Amino acid sequence: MITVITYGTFDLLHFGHIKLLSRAAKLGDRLVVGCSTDGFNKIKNKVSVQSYDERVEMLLSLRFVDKVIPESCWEQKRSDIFREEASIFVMGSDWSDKFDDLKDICTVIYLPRTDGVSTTLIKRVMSEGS
Ligand code: C2G
Repeated sequence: MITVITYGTFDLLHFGHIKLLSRAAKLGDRLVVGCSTDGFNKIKNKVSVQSYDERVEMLLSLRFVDKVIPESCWEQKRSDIFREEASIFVMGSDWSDKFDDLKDICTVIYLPRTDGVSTTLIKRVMSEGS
């Protein structure tokens, strides 16, 4: 049983997120997603349109997401990886090299980010349309 783990805010779940999550899921048998809590978003200086609960519900609706855990701090990844027995850690390429410190306990893979879509762009289009 190969468990893959990844993390993010996943606000206004979009095609870029889906592409990341589906590619991550294909790398193993089980995908665990760490979803940033509203409190951790503040630490990341990110403001979500959707609440943590809404973002978790969206993630759990995806057939290739097996489990969602709260991400409340930068430092929890190592213990999450041990607890979930994850052997592969995946992030989009905008995070390249940032989590190489985890290479001693799992395979770290950065997947190409999907161009042309972002939560920021969606928010801008929504505000122009409203
Ligand atoms: N992503 C992507 N393509 C996009 C947008 C996002 O591949 N067009 C990927 C990001 O690289 C990331 C994941 O989707 O791997 C989630 O993106 P965000 O919700 O923006 O997450 P972020 O704020 O980068 O939080 O501890 C890690 C952080 O929680 C990551």
